[in-house]
Amino acid sequence: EGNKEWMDAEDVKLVDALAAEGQSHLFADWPAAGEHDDDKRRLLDQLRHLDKSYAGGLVKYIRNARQLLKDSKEGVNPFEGCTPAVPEGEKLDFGSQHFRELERAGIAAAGEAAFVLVAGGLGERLGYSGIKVALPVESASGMCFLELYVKSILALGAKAGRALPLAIMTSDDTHQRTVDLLDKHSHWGAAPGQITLIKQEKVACLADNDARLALLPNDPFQVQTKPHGHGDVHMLLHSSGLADKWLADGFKWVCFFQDTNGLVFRALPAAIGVSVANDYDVNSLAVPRRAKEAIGAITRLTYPDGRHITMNVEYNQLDPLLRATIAPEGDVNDDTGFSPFPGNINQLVLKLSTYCAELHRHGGVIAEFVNPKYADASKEKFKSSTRLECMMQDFPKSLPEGCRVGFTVVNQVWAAYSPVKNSPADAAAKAAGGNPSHSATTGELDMYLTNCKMLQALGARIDGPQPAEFNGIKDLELWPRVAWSPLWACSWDDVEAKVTASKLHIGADAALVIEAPDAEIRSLDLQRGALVIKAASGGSQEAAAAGSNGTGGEAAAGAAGAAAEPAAAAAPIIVDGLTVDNVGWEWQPLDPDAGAAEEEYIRGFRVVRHEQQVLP
Ligand code: UGB
Repeated sequence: EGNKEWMDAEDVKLVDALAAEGQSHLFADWPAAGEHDDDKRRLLDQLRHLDKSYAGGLVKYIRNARQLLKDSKEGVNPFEGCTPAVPEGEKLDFGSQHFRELERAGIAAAGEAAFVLVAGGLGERLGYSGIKVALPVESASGMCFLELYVKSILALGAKAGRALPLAIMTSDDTHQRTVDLLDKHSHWGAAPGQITLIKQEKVACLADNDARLALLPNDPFQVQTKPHGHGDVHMLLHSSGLADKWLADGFKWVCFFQDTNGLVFRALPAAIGVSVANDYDVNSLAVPRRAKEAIGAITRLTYPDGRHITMNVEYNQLDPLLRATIAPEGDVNDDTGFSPFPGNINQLVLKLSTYCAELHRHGGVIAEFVNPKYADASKEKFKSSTRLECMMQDFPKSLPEGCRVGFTVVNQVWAAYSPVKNSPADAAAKAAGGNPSHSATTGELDMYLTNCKMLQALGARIDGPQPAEFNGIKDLELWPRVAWSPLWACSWDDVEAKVTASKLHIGADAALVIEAPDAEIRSLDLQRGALVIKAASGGSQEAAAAGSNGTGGEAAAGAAGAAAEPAAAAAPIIVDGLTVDNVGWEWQPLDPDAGAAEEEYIRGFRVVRHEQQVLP
C-alpha cells in the first residue's frame, strides 16, 4: 500500500511488467510504505540489474524459462526425430608434415584473429580456492595459465606485427582477482587496451514450473541467483560491442578457449589453418574421446526436415540418443579403443563475419536449457530452485543452413588437451576407471611430455620417462621437466629454428626452463640437474613471483635469488658446447600428513630445488 508512490517511473514499469508475468509474489508480502523501504529498494535495484543484464530483459527470461520448464516437464526430447552420425572432419597427427603446414598457415592467419578466454568458473570441482588462471601450468617454470595465454597471444602478435585482442570473461567470483593478477604483472607486457574484461552476471532462480522467481529463504527482499553458464560469452561479446569492433578493425577469426588447458596453443594455430583451408564458419577443436567419458561429443545430426547440423552433444545425452536411434549398444568404443565421436574440448575457431551476423540476429542468447531436480515423478515440485543455463559450444545450434561447420581432431590427446578440473580424489577415481584424470598432476606432466616429444621428434636424445605415482594416480610418466615460454617458441618451426636437436641430450631426471625469447641451443648435454635460461629482464622477476605463489617453496627462493643477480647485456643467449651436471630439482611425492600449499596438494608433489645452473 502506498509503495508505488515512492518508486520512480522505471521501477513502476518493471513491477507492472513482472506482475503481468505472474511474479506478484515478489511484492505480495511487502509492508506498507515507510516500513522496510531500504529493503524494498534493494530488491528493486536487483530486479533492475537482472533486467538489464539479460538480452531482452527479465520478462523475456521468464517467458523463455516457462517454455523450457514446460518442455522439461513433458519430457520433450531436444533431439526428437534426429539421426546422429559420426561427422567428417580433419584428423591430424601432432607434428606431422601436414600438421606443421597447417600450423604455419594458421600462424599467418592468427595475425587476423581475436581471442576469448572464458574464466568465470571457480575451481570448486578442483578443490582450489583461488582463480584457476592463477594456478601454475607446471612447477618447473612456475608460469601461471593466464601468463601462458597472454604470452602466447603476444608471440602470435609479434609474428604479425600487430597487437591481437584478448577478451576475458569473468564473473563476480573471479573478476577482481583476475584484474589484480593482470595488474600485478603489468599485463605481461600486453599493450594498453589489448586485454578487455567482460563480466558475466548471474541469472534469477526459478521456484516452480510457472517460472516464478525464487526469493532467498532468509531474505524476502533478494532474488536467488546462479550462474548462467559459459554461453554468456556470446551475449557479452555482442552487448559490449567487442565483436563488432574487431570486425571493423579488420580481424577475421575469433578463437575461444577455457581456463586451464596449458596445451591450447599447441593445437589452436593448426586449427586456424584448418578453418582457413576449409573456409569454415565454425571449427571445434576435438580429441579422441573414450566412450562415456564426461566430455561432450561432436556429432552430426540430421533433423526430420532434412536439415544437418554438426554440434556438441553432451555426454549424458549422447548415449540415450544413440540407443534410441542407430546403435542399441549406446556410446561404446570402436576397435581403435575410442568412441567414434570426437570429444569436444571447447576450443572454437569462428569466422568473425559469420559470428557478428549471428549476434545481430539473436543477440547472442543461444540454446538455453533447464535442468530442474524434481521432488518426485509428478514433476510438479523442485527439490531446490533451478535456472536457465547455456553453453558456449552450442553456438552452431542456431546457425542458418549453408554455414560450414567442421572440426579438427588432434589424434594425440596429450598434445592438445589436459585440463585441470578434478580434485585429487575424483582424479584418482577417474584414472582407476581408465579415464583421463584431468587433474593438476596430469596437467603438469602432459606439458613436459609434449615438450619432450617435440624435441625428440626433431631429433634430440631425451631419456625417460620415469614411472611415477602422485595423489594415488598410478602409471604416470614423468618426462624430463622441460618448459619454455611461448615468447621463445610458439610453433614447431620456432623450436626447430632455435634448437639444434641432433646436439641436444636431456637426462631422465633433468629440468630445462627456457625464458629468454632469443635463446638458441646449438649444443647441450643436460646430463643431470637443472638449467634455467633466463630472460635478460622481466622474465627473472616473474620467476621470482612464480616462486612466491607456493609452488616453489624454499627452493623458489633459490631461483629468485639467482634472478636477483644483475642481468647480462641483451645479447642473445647461445648455448654451445655446454654440459650440465648438478643436483637439480626433485619432484617429491607429498607426505599426506605434512602440510602443503593448495597448488602442491592438488598435484600430489612438491618441487625441491636443490641446485641449478642459471644462464646468463
Ligand atoms: N565458465 C565460465 O566462464 N562461466 C560459467 O558460468 C561456467 C564456466 P567447466 P563444463 O572440457 O571437459 C565443458 O565447468 O562446462 C568457464 C563442456 O561443456 O570446466 O563442465 C570456466 O571458467 C564440455 O562439453 O566445464 O564442461 C571454464 O573455463 C567439455 O568440453 C569453462 O567455462 C568440458 O568442458 C568450462 O567450464 C571439458
